[in-house]
Amino acid sequence: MLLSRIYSPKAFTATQFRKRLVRQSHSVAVSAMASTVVYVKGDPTTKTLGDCPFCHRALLTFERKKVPYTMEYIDFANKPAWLQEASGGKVPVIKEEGQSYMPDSDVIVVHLEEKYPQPSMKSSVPPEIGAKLFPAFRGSLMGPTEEQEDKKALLVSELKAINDYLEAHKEQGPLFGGQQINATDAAVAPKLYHIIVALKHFKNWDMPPEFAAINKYMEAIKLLPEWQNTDYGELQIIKGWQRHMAHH
Ligand SMILES: N[C@@H](CCC(=O)N[C@@H](CS)C(=O)NCC(=O)O)C(=O)O
Repeated sequence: MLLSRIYSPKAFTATQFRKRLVRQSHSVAVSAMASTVVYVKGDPTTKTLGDCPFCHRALLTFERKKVPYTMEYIDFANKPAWLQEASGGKVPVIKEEGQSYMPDSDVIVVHLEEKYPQPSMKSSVPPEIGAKLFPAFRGSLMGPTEEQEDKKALLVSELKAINDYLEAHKEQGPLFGGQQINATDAAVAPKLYHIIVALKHFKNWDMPPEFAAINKYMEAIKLLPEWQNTDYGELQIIKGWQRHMAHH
Protein backbone atom coordinates (compact mmCIF):
# COMPACT_ATOMS: atom_id res chain seq x y z
CA MET A 1 0.00 0.00 0.00
CA LEU A 2 2.67 2.40 1.04
CA LEU A 3 4.95 1.33 -1.81
CA SER A 4 2.23 1.74 -4.36
CA ARG A 5 1.59 5.21 -3.01
CA ILE A 6 5.22 6.17 -3.24
CA TYR A 7 5.72 4.84 -6.73
CA SER A 8 2.28 5.61 -8.12
CA PRO A 9 2.74 7.92 -11.10
CA LYS A 10 -0.53 9.55 -10.13
CA ALA A 11 0.79 10.60 -6.74
CA PHE A 12 3.97 12.25 -8.05
CA THR A 13 4.95 14.28 -11.03
CA ALA A 14 8.13 13.13 -12.78
CA THR A 15 10.08 15.99 -11.21
CA GLN A 16 8.89 15.18 -7.71
CA PHE A 17 9.78 11.56 -8.31
CA ARG A 18 13.29 12.39 -9.50
CA LYS A 19 13.83 14.68 -6.53
CA ARG A 20 12.75 11.91 -4.19
CA LEU A 21 15.20 9.48 -5.78
CA VAL A 22 18.03 11.97 -5.49
CA ARG A 23 17.19 12.56 -1.83
CA GLN A 24 17.06 8.83 -1.15
CA SER A 25 20.36 8.08 -2.85
CA HIS A 26 21.98 11.00 -1.00
CA SER A 27 20.86 9.75 2.39
CA VAL A 28 22.01 6.21 1.53
CA ALA A 29 25.43 7.56 0.56
CA VAL A 30 25.74 9.57 3.78
CA SER A 31 24.63 6.77 6.08
CA ALA A 32 26.94 4.27 4.33
CA MET A 33 29.93 6.53 5.05
CA ALA A 34 31.12 5.56 8.52
CA SER A 35 31.99 8.63 10.47
CA THR A 36 35.63 9.29 11.22
CA VAL A 37 36.63 9.24 14.87
CA VAL A 38 38.47 12.36 15.99
CA TYR A 39 40.38 11.99 19.27
CA VAL A 40 40.44 15.35 21.00
CA LYS A 41 41.47 16.81 24.34
CA GLY A 42 38.47 16.69 26.64
CA ASP A 43 36.57 15.03 29.42
CA PRO A 44 35.23 11.60 28.48
CA THR A 45 32.87 11.55 31.48
CA THR A 46 31.00 14.74 30.67
CA LYS A 47 31.87 14.62 26.95
CA THR A 48 33.24 18.13 27.10
CA LEU A 49 35.68 19.40 24.51
CA GLY A 50 38.98 20.71 25.90
CA ASP A 51 41.05 23.71 24.84
CA CYS A 52 43.41 22.31 22.18
CA PRO A 53 43.96 24.69 19.23
CA PHE A 54 45.29 21.85 17.06
CA CYS A 55 42.14 19.77 17.69
CA HIS A 56 40.13 22.90 16.97
CA ARG A 57 41.90 23.25 13.62
CA ALA A 58 41.04 19.67 12.64
CA LEU A 59 37.43 20.03 13.83
CA LEU A 60 36.93 23.28 11.88
CA THR A 61 38.11 21.43 8.77
CA PHE A 62 35.67 18.55 9.33
CA GLU A 63 32.88 21.07 9.89
CA ARG A 64 33.64 23.20 6.84
CA LYS A 65 33.85 20.16 4.59
CA LYS A 66 30.79 18.57 6.23
CA VAL A 67 32.66 15.31 6.72
CA PRO A 68 30.83 13.17 9.30
CA TYR A 69 32.86 12.71 12.48
CA THR A 70 32.43 11.63 16.06
CA MET A 71 34.60 12.89 18.88
CA GLU A 72 36.34 10.72 21.46
CA TYR A 73 37.56 12.73 24.42
CA ILE A 74 41.04 12.11 25.81
CA ASP A 75 41.58 12.84 29.48
CA PHE A 76 45.13 14.21 29.62
CA ALA A 77 45.48 13.01 33.23
CA ASN A 78 44.66 9.47 32.14
CA LYS A 79 45.67 8.92 28.53
CA PRO A 80 44.95 5.56 26.90
CA ALA A 81 48.06 3.45 26.25
CA TRP A 82 47.57 3.35 22.45
CA LEU A 83 47.91 7.14 22.19
CA GLN A 84 51.59 7.11 23.15
CA GLU A 85 52.38 4.72 20.34
CA ALA A 86 50.09 6.43 17.83
CA SER A 87 51.18 10.04 18.35
CA GLY A 88 53.63 10.32 21.24
CA GLY A 89 50.61 11.13 23.45
CA LYS A 90 49.38 14.12 21.43
CA VAL A 91 46.01 15.00 19.96
CA PRO A 92 44.38 15.41 17.52
CA VAL A 93 44.49 11.91 16.08
CA ILE A 94 41.91 10.66 13.61
CA LYS A 95 40.84 7.12 12.78
CA GLU A 96 38.99 6.29 9.60
CA GLU A 97 37.31 2.93 9.26
CA GLY A 98 39.85 0.26 8.35
CA GLN A 99 42.77 2.71 8.53
CA SER A 100 45.47 3.19 11.12
CA TYR A 101 45.61 6.14 13.49
CA MET A 102 46.57 9.41 11.81
CA PRO A 103 48.13 11.98 14.17
CA ASP A 104 49.07 15.65 13.68
CA SER A 105 46.80 18.45 12.54
CA ASP A 106 49.25 19.35 9.72
CA VAL A 107 48.84 15.85 8.25
CA ILE A 108 45.12 15.58 9.00
CA VAL A 109 44.10 18.79 7.20
CA VAL A 110 46.15 17.91 4.10
CA HIS A 111 44.56 14.46 4.07
CA LEU A 112 41.04 15.91 4.38
CA GLU A 113 41.70 18.39 1.57
CA GLU A 114 42.83 15.54 -0.72
CA LYS A 115 40.03 13.15 0.20
CA TYR A 116 37.25 15.76 0.29
CA PRO A 117 38.33 18.50 -2.13
CA GLN A 118 34.95 20.28 -2.01
CA PRO A 119 34.50 22.81 -0.59
CA SER A 120 38.13 23.67 -1.09
CA MET A 121 39.94 25.18 1.87
CA LYS A 122 43.12 25.83 -0.10
CA SER A 123 44.67 29.11 0.90
CA SER A 124 46.90 31.55 -0.95
CA VAL A 125 47.94 33.27 2.27
CA PRO A 126 51.73 32.94 2.77
CA PRO A 127 52.39 30.07 5.20
CA GLU A 128 54.65 32.24 7.37
CA ILE A 129 51.56 34.24 8.45
CA GLY A 130 50.98 33.11 12.03
CA ALA A 131 53.65 30.40 11.88
CA LYS A 132 55.53 31.57 15.01
CA LEU A 133 52.46 32.72 16.92
CA PHE A 134 52.22 29.85 19.35
CA PRO A 135 55.84 29.53 20.49
CA ALA A 136 55.94 33.32 20.89
CA PHE A 137 52.73 33.24 22.94
CA ARG A 138 53.86 30.31 25.12
CA GLY A 139 57.17 32.05 25.80
CA SER A 140 55.55 35.33 26.75
CA LEU A 141 53.05 33.58 29.00
CA MET A 142 55.24 31.09 30.81
CA GLY A 143 58.83 31.31 29.57
CA PRO A 144 61.73 32.17 31.92
CA THR A 145 61.31 35.77 33.08
CA GLU A 146 64.37 36.99 31.17
CA GLU A 147 62.89 35.54 27.97
CA GLN A 148 59.34 36.79 28.34
CA GLU A 149 60.03 40.29 26.95
CA ASP A 150 61.76 38.90 23.84
CA LYS A 151 58.94 36.49 23.21
CA LYS A 152 56.39 39.26 23.71
CA ALA A 153 58.19 41.35 21.07
CA LEU A 154 58.15 38.38 18.71
CA LEU A 155 54.44 37.86 19.43
CA VAL A 156 53.68 41.51 18.67
CA SER A 157 55.53 41.29 15.36
CA GLU A 158 53.61 38.12 14.44
CA LEU A 159 50.32 39.82 15.33
CA LYS A 160 51.33 42.86 13.29
CA ALA A 161 51.94 40.67 10.22
CA ILE A 162 48.48 39.13 10.62
CA ASN A 163 46.83 42.50 11.19
CA ASP A 164 48.62 44.04 8.17
CA TYR A 165 47.54 41.15 5.95
CA LEU A 166 43.90 41.39 7.06
CA GLU A 167 43.96 45.16 6.63
CA ALA A 168 45.48 44.95 3.13
CA HIS A 169 42.92 42.32 2.05
CA LYS A 170 39.86 43.68 3.79
CA GLU A 171 37.90 43.88 0.53
CA GLN A 172 38.20 40.09 0.28
CA GLY A 173 37.44 39.54 3.99
CA PRO A 174 36.39 39.37 6.68
CA LEU A 175 38.28 36.05 6.91
CA PHE A 176 41.46 34.82 5.24
CA GLY A 177 39.12 32.64 3.20
CA GLY A 178 36.70 35.49 2.44
CA GLN A 179 33.20 34.71 3.71
CA GLN A 180 34.14 31.13 4.60
CA ILE A 181 37.01 29.65 6.54
CA ASN A 182 40.00 28.29 4.65
CA ALA A 183 43.07 26.39 5.82
CA THR A 184 44.74 29.56 7.17
CA ASP A 185 41.66 30.45 9.23
CA ALA A 186 41.49 26.93 10.67
CA ALA A 187 45.16 27.10 11.70
CA VAL A 188 45.42 30.68 12.91
CA ALA A 189 42.08 31.59 14.54
CA PRO A 190 42.22 28.91 17.30
CA LYS A 191 45.68 30.21 18.26
CA LEU A 192 44.54 33.84 18.29
CA TYR A 193 41.68 32.74 20.54
CA HIS A 194 44.15 31.34 23.11
CA ILE A 195 46.42 34.37 22.87
CA ILE A 196 43.65 36.91 23.40
CA VAL A 197 41.95 35.06 26.26
CA ALA A 198 45.02 33.81 28.15
CA LEU A 199 47.13 36.98 27.93
CA LYS A 200 44.18 39.06 29.10
CA HIS A 201 43.52 36.75 32.02
CA PHE A 202 47.06 36.06 33.20
CA LYS A 203 48.94 39.20 32.11
CA ASN A 204 46.15 41.76 31.88
CA TRP A 205 47.27 42.30 28.28
CA ASP A 206 44.87 43.76 25.75
CA MET A 207 45.27 43.60 22.00
CA PRO A 208 46.87 46.97 21.10
CA PRO A 209 44.31 49.29 19.44
CA GLU A 210 46.33 49.38 16.21
CA PHE A 211 45.51 45.66 15.80
CA ALA A 212 41.78 46.35 15.45
CA ALA A 213 41.62 44.20 12.29
CA ILE A 214 42.40 41.11 14.39
CA ASN A 215 39.56 41.87 16.79
CA LYS A 216 37.17 42.32 13.88
CA TYR A 217 38.42 39.10 12.39
CA MET A 218 37.70 37.17 15.59
CA GLU A 219 34.25 38.70 15.85
CA ALA A 220 33.50 37.54 12.30
CA ILE A 221 34.73 33.98 12.68
CA LYS A 222 32.83 33.47 15.94
CA LEU A 223 29.56 34.02 14.07
CA LEU A 224 30.09 31.02 11.80
CA PRO A 225 28.41 27.67 12.56
CA GLU A 226 31.73 25.87 12.09
CA TRP A 227 33.15 27.90 14.99
CA GLN A 228 30.05 27.69 17.15
CA ASN A 229 29.93 23.89 16.79
CA THR A 230 33.54 23.51 17.93
CA ASP A 231 34.01 26.31 20.49
CA TYR A 232 35.01 25.04 23.95
CA GLY A 233 34.69 28.43 25.63
CA GLU A 234 37.07 30.87 27.30
CA LEU A 235 36.93 29.17 30.69
CA GLN A 236 38.48 26.01 29.25
CA ILE A 237 41.37 28.08 27.90
CA ILE A 238 41.99 29.66 31.29
CA LYS A 239 41.77 26.32 33.11
CA GLY A 240 44.04 24.69 30.53
CA TRP A 241 46.83 27.28 30.84
CA GLN A 242 46.43 27.39 34.62
CA ARG A 243 47.33 23.68 34.68
CA HIS A 244 50.29 24.18 32.32
CA MET A 245 51.62 27.03 34.43
CA ALA A 246 51.23 25.08 37.67
CA HIS A 247 53.23 22.16 36.26
CA HIS A 248 55.90 24.31 34.75
N1 LIG B 1 51.96 19.26 15.94
C1 LIG B 1 50.81 18.71 16.62
C2 LIG B 1 50.70 19.34 17.98
C3 LIG B 1 49.57 18.77 18.80
C4 LIG B 1 49.69 19.14 20.27
O1 LIG B 1 50.71 19.69 20.72
N2 LIG B 1 48.65 18.85 21.03
C5 LIG B 1 48.69 19.07 22.44
C6 LIG B 1 47.37 19.58 22.98
S1 LIG B 1 47.01 21.22 22.45
C7 LIG B 1 48.90 17.73 23.13
O2 LIG B 1 48.30 16.75 22.76
N3 LIG B 1 49.75 17.72 24.16
C8 LIG B 1 49.95 16.54 24.95
C9 LIG B 1 50.03 16.87 26.41
O3 LIG B 1 50.04 18.05 26.77
O4 LIG B 1 50.05 15.91 27.21
C10 LIG B 1 49.56 18.98 15.79
O5 LIG B 1 49.56 19.96 15.01
O6 LIG B 1 48.60 18.20 15.85
